[in-house]
Amino acid sequence: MQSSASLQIVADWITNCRKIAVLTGAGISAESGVPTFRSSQPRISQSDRGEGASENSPTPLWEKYDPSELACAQGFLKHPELVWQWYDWRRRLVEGVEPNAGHLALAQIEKLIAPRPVTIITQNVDRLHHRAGSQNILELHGNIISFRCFDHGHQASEVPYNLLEPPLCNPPHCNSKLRPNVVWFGESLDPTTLEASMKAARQCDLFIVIGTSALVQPAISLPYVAEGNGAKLVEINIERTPLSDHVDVFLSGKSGTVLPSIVDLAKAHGGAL
Ligand code: BV8
Repeated sequence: MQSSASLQIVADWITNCRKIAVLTGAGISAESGVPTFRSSQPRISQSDRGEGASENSPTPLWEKYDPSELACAQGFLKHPELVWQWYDWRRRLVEGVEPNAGHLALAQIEKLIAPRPVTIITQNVDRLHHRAGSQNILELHGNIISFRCFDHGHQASEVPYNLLEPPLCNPPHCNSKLRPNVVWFGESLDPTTLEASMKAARQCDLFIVIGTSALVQPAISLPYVAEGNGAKLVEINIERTPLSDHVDVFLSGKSGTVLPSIVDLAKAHGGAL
């Protein structure tokens, strides 16, 4: 568990800073029951497999693939049914879970230091920061609850669950297969979202990195942009990452435990909530 001294230092930085930017990864949603990318896909229960699956139905095919093989255009073109079913399973899973104490603590910090801004820059596609009440969120890699067509990007709504293959972009549009509104490996990020993230990193004086293995670009260049502009860097993770040697304070522990402790200390610091 983390020394209270380091927690106090970070709590003081939060209550005295001008602008905060936060980069989150799959680790912050792990305590809600959302599998991380690096942790092998857990054995999923019967209910997760949707109606059609029976007790002895085979292990879902996607468990045999490295997520980055499925989270890319080539994967979708090669295995449209498999990739569609993987995202359908993930969509049903994230809509069946709740934000955890880590997500809620970040929403509290936003209220605590208002009107000073807290910008949440997330790699997650699960919308749990939104559901936790955070207001200022940048979804670097999109989200899995909205869809567009593969060929022309026509936005689609009301997409049913449990479909075994990608539905088509409804006429009179173009009949192309629908895909989730996520950024796949090999695809460029939305330029507006990326520029807003870079701006938040350049302008903040405190940058907090939570629950990411710090391997995916360009997301992981953001803390270095902040560091280059004089911001203090804090990392929260259950294990060290390639970024850990660069941060001012490394807080070892689960974000669902460490973040609420920091909020309590910041509140005790007499910050009005
Ligand atoms: C691009 C959406 C232009 C889809 C995702 C430069 C060098 C090398 C490679 C590249 C490069 N530039 C580009 C690349 C290629 C690639 C890349 O970075 N590859 C990596 C793997 C080397 N980047 C791209 O393709 C990007 N596009 O750059 O376009 C271009 C294109 C080609 C070539 C040049 C330029 C697009 C990247 C976005 C891909 N889409 N997601 C979907 O979700 O299905 S990425 C996806 O994986 C996530 O969004 C996230 O970003 C990443 C997973 O990482 P994490 O979130 O960190 O999760 P992970 O499981 O790895 O780690 C969890 C961590 O939490 C661990 O550290 C664990 O210890 C910790 N933890 C666990 N529990 C807790 C905890 N911590 C605290 N509390 C807990 N309870």
